[in-house]
This record gives sequence, C-alpha cells and structure tokens, in this order.
Amino acid sequence: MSRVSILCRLSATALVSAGLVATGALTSASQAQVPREDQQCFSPATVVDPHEEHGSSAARGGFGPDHREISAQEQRAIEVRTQKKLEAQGQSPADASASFVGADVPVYVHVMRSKTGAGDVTDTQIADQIAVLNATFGGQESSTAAVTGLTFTLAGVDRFNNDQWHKDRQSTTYRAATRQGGANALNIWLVDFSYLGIATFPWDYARNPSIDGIRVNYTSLPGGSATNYDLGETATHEAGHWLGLYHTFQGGCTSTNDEVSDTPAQSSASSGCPEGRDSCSLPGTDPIHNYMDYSYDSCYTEFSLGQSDRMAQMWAAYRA
Ligand SMILES: [Ca+2]
Ligand SMILES: [Ca+2]
Ligand SMILES: [Zn+2]
Repeated sequence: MSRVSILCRLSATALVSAGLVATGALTSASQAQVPREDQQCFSPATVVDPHEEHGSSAARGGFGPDHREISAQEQRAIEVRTQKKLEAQGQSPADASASFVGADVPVYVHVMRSKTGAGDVTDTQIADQIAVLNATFGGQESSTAAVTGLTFTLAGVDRFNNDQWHKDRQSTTYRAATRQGGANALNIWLVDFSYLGIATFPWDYARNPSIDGIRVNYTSLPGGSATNYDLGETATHEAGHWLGLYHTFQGGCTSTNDEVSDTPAQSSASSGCPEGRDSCSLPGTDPIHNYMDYSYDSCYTEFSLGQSDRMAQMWAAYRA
C-alpha cells in the first residue's frame, strides 16, 4: 500500500463489523493505484486483504499489518532530513533530546458520529483517553518505561453527524475542515473504520498541515467495545507515530530497524502478549510490551528511553 506518511492499525473486529471489505476481495493492484503523495491511508475501495499485503507481519487482532513498509532508502532520507532540520537549529539529535524540557500537547477530539448518532463517545471516555495518554507517555505503566516529558491537555471537543465522515470517507476533506491548532496540536478524529488507528508523521506536517493528526476507532477508547483494544492505548500507539516513532518491527531483523537502539529488533509484529518471543537472532527478546508493537492493550506498558529521545528530537525538528 502506498502510504508515505500514514500508518494504520487494523482492527479485526471493525473490519468484520463494518462490512466494508471481504477478506481477499480486493487486490494489491487496487492498492498500488493509490498515489504516493496521497495522504489518504485508505478508502474502502483501496483496502486490501491485509494477510496478503506482506506476509511477515500479523497486526493487532490477528489481521495483517497496518501500514505500507517504508523502504530502507526512504527511512534513511527521513533520518537525514531530520538531522538537517536540527542542524539548522544549531543542534545535533543528541543535543535535541538532551535539551528537551518537555511539552504540553493540546488535544482536539473530533467525534465523527453518524447521522443518527452512532459512534458517539462520552465526555468521560474522552477524559479517560486523555488520562491514558498522560499515563503512557508519563511512564506510569512500568518501572522501565520512559517518562517522555510529553503531557496532553484536552483543548476542545466537537461532534459531527455525517455518515461519510463517521465511516472515514472524505477524510482529507473532513480533516481539513475540522483540524485545529498548529504543528504542536494533536487532533484525534474518532471514526468507525476497518482499522484501530491511522497516523500522520511529523516530517509530513509542513507539506500537509491540514490533515495532520490521528484517526482512531471510537471503539478503542477506554470503555469501548474493541475487545483487547479497549484501554485507550491505540491512541497512545498512533500518537507515537505522530511523534515520529516507527513500529518496533520496522525494518525487521536489521540493526537499524526502527532507528531506536534500545528496542530489540523484531522480525514482525506481535499479537496478543507472547512473553519471551524472540523473532530475531540479534540481541534481546522482542519488545512485546512496547506501545509501538501490535500487542494487546493489556500487554502494552512502555515507550523505551530511546524512543523518548527520538520523540524529543522529532518535537524539536517538526512540532515545537
Ligand atoms: Ca531498535
Ligand atoms: Ca532477539
Ligand atoms: Zn502503527
């Protein structure tokens, strides 16, 4: 799938319940037609059987991977670009992470309800979601978790009744029409689609500011109906992408993998909570408890220190 800047987290239950796609019904050829510059992660017409997208990964819920592989070449270019951005500010990546004093991220939540009100969430769920973002980015779920210095404050909630938007159709249009704040503002659109979530990357903000943010399945909020994914940590995972993190299985069993040195290389996504999984001969067991793997919400407990440093660098380069 041709996604330069978008990552998607597939929801098996949503895929089935949405009735939008039948497994195997769509071909990778249709997906290949998505223009490279098209920031649309997918539309129902371009969703491909995730099992066939690439065989090495299993997404959350046992379905396929939630994103197009970013090539090693593209990944290198992004690293160079980020380093140049920081150098233009007179700092190295190491300087940027060392000097990061934290940031409070304003969060705008857009509840995209159907015409008849389906897909609504309560104000309590939204407050709980913000609390989960603060707990997870605050390192509160594990003694080894990084305290990132990033905090989240609810800045606004709006609700719409639009069947197209509710199903994440016209997503470029609805994001441009409803997005609020600058590069530092996290916009969360709650929709009912075949994925748990989709994110834009920080290095694409300048080119496409109007659609920057994360789309999250409304069933994944705390108290939602997405079994095993109902603790609000889909938003944590997508916010990780929004802050420049790759999946921990990015790049597979390579020393570069996700550009983070303290997340052991992983050949493919984990599903469930496979304690002791060790899918690469490179040092370390798979980081199954990392928010950037595909494990269950209940299995997620941490960002690593290296990921925290990377987010600080990305913040300085693209979102400060
Ligand atoms: Ca790594
Ligand atoms: Ca290993
Ligand atoms: Zn992801």
